[in-house]
Amino acid sequence: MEKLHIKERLHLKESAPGELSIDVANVELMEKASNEGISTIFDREKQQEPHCSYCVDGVSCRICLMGPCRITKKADRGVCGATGDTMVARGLLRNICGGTSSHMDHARHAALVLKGAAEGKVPYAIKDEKKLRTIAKALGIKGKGSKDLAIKVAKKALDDLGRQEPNETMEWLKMHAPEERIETWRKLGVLPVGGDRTITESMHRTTMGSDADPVNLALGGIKSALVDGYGGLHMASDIQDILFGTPTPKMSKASFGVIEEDNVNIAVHGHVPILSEKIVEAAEKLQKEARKEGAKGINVVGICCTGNELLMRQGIPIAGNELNSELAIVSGALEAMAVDIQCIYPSVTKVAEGYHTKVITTSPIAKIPGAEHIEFNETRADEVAEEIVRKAITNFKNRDPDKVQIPNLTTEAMVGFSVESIVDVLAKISPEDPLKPLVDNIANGNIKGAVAIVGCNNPKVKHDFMHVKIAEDLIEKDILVIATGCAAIAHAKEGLMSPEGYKEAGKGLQAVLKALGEAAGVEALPPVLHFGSCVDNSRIAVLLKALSDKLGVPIKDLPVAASAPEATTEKALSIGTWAVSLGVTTHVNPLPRITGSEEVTKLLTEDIENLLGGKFIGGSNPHEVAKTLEKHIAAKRKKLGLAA
Ligand code: BF8
Repeated sequence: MEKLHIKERLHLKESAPGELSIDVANVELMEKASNEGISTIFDREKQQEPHCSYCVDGVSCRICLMGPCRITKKADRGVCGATGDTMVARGLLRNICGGTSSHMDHARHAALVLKGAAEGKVPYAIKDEKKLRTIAKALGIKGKGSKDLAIKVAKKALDDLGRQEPNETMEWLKMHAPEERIETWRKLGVLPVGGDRTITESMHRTTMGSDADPVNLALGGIKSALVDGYGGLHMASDIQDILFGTPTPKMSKASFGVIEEDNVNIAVHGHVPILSEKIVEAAEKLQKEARKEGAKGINVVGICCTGNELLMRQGIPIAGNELNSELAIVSGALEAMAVDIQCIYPSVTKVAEGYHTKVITTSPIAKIPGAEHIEFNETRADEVAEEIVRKAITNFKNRDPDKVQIPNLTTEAMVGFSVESIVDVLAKISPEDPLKPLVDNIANGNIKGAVAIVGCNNPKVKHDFMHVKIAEDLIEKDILVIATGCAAIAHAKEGLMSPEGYKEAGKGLQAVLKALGEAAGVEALPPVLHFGSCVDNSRIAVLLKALSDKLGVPIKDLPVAASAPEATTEKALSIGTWAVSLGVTTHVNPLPRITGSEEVTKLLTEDIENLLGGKFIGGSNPHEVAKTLEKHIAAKRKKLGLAA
């Protein structure tokens, strides 16, 4: 397969015909879809325009049956008497609950599998004993041997999610949050006792005739977002590392070119590696069966966050992010798309009607009309995975060669940057004090600061454009970029995660990436570090806490920021609120549905900074957003007495 140098990709990108995507492979398949009469998300978004302005501004309400209501010139309150401010705050809190419940359910699944594995009831192993011991110790758990420890860690996690009383707050929060933050949240009265209780309470308070105070509702949003951060993101990452291993740096590939014409191709899409890890194992085991069907073998490729999980731990190549997902089917070369939960457009089965691809759903809470459903049950994990892989193998003969068009593009990406693996690299430079080289380079200005670019694709925004342009501008200014989720996949596709990508950085950052690369045995580290899936935003918080502890400076004063520049899901809002709660100023585009309330908009974009040290910012021009983030970092540096 032809490999294109990053500069050629950038050149192609500038001259790409696509108005809707900067990903040239995506544009190629959009054109194919259009020629073959296949409608995709890019078409459907246009069909929905113009969007209802009341809904966009958040001043509409469909919670009770007296409505739906909206705030207009002639009606400044809904039928129940709710103001626009109440509607906006209530709607946002419900969004945060939606996002938090997704991550919490994900973490619960992982905890149950860990418990089952340790009890010998499910076919999973504890791959990372060191991580198990680290987490057990941090939770104050003692035990006899790894199985006993694992059961106790899993039970502690499940207790955190289900607790009603009497703890002041969640054990996972106490394990990972800085003391300074816990004190701040305690004063605000937002420490969550338990996960399920908090989300039930939040849904309750947003029902008709309950909480009508916008500020109180916003505090409910912070409390729920803390559950997301600790009972969702951290818990899921910790337990998945124990089960599947903590990621280490490795080379892999990104973009549609990872789909291989000679092979049975299986795309795994969704979020939880509990199924997709087993599909990788089953594919390895059943290679021979694929050869009997005339294929060269079996090729598993990832999409979205379960793809990120496999990429980080196994180096399984990634075909694309959210806005690539339907078009992977349009390549005509996918025998199966196996999905679990979250971010799977229900239209994938409609798109698959035009091709031979089998869409296979596996979760009892995420079925899609038109899909084949093979229910995943961890006690039968190996059988289910093998059944899915065999379905793909037998479907190979149904592929129509005339419909196959795989864009001839792949990009090299260095992935797998857990905090543990970064510390290992740093320890090669400074064994006694691994964080010292990082801190020294921040202090001397080689690294001005760091920005986490995270989150989704949204068809309201040119696909990958904001992710890539903001990152390019920041690295040029010596600001390190860390990425997760669909943002990370965008950066991987565009070459910003290739070791040679360091040449796009400013001189100071280049020098650091080269020094670290040499320590890691490569030319340089990439200027955008792949930190994993969306639950792996927890890894960013681990790094921030480590830096904060090392410098003796609260997170809110560090020269850092975050951006979700193509945000889509409720999860993006719960994660963003958690980031702001940590004191990290966070850019979000498009803005959540708050603009109909001056009070809530002012609270979230200005006043909240006095309470938490971070706030939300908007902006849809990537260069302006990058400048704003750069200024923010310069101001933080100045406050710390560091040169701008
Ligand atoms: O959890 S970045 S579109 S795939 S929500 Fe979904 Fe957004 Fe992608 Fe992953 Ni995250």
